[in-house]
Amino acid sequence: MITLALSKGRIFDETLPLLAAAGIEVTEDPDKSRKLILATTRPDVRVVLVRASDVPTYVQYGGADLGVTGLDVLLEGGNQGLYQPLDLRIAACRLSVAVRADYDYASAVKQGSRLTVATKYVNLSRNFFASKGVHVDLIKLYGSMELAPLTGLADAIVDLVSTGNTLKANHLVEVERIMDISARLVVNQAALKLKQAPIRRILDAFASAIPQS
Ligand code: PRT
Ligand code: MG
Repeated sequence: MITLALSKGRIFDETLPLLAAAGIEVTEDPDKSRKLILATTRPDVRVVLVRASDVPTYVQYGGADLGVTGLDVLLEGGNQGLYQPLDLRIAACRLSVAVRADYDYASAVKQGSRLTVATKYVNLSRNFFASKGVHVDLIKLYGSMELAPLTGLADAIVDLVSTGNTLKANHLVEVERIMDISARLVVNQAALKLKQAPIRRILDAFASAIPQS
């Protein structure tokens, strides 16, 4: 049995075409059932649904053989020991700094002010601002980062941006792009050895179906 860990939402949705290329179809709709283990048209392949931030943990400890997870999750969580054979180029976005439209970020940075930054990505933010020599106080949030500059909780946020619509709707502007993000395939090292042939077949099919841009 091959177990693939996915999170509901964009990772699940955007992995489906890659699975199709491998001849694998998920036979249950995660939005219509409460099941956490989904069967596929291949009797030897199943999908488990976990929180996005738990995908690397499942794969690292063998709860799943393979997983699809954002580079943001991998870098923030320090799971770089995992075998990451493929950039799937799905769920693409960028990690950026954003502020209120009326906040002069450039001057604050130039004057060496101490910025308060709210984010879910405290490790990535700490490294980024340290590399720029900008002093920051970091506030860890678990969601709705956009609210922080609007309520006076923080001067800036570090968050993922794709269309930019969420920032725009909250009168925030992107002032710095930290890095490009996309989803990666991660593989359990032991599974790669023990189930080499079936895992290789999936890797090759995924590789041939990665969207080009
Ligand atoms: O939502 P939940 O708390 O359950 O978990 P999660 O946020 O970890 O999962 P999910 O499914 O939202 O995101 C999974 C992965 O998708 C992330 O780890 C990223 O690698 C990737 N991804 C790609 C994104 C986005 N694009 C994205 N736009 N993840 C989140 N967003 C959010 C962003 O945080 C912001 O709130 O969408 C909003 C901005 O979108 P735009 O289009 O308005 O710019
Ligand atoms: Mg989300």
